[in-house]
Amino acid sequence: MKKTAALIAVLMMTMAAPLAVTAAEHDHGSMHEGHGSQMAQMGKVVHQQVVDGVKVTFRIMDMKGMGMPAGIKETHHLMAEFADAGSGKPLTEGEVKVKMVNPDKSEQTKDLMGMEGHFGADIVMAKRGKYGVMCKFKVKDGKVRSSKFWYVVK
Ligand SMILES: [Cu+2]
Repeated sequence: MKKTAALIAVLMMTMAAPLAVTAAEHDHGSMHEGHGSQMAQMGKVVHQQVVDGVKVTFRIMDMKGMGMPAGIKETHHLMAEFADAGSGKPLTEGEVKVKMVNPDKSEQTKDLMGMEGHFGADIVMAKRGKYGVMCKFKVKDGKVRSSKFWYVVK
């Protein structure tokens, strides 16, 4: 019986190994781990638009209740996904910057990092009110495009 248990343990370790590698690869310095496509699905779509042949989709995810460590001031995860508007093919390379105007008119700027199929950053939306999000992005063709939207925290 002991032998069987040991074998199962080895099997489980073998199975767990690729998952561990995946998690490490996608650890982009953000506090939430295992961040991937299913997490992207959790964020709600807050803005979608076609800018000069590129379709951009923004999602915002409230990280409340996700077990964020104390002392982390970021409250939300902002995600941007790009695709060729004609072919629908995802555009996963590029540079993405966001400037946000907070309800009290102060600003925060963020570089969105490339993560599994989207670009993302943790942002602070601690106060209620209207946030203006302005995004400048440069995808494969090297052209700088921009998109903006409002997001209201109730
Ligand atoms: Cu992300």
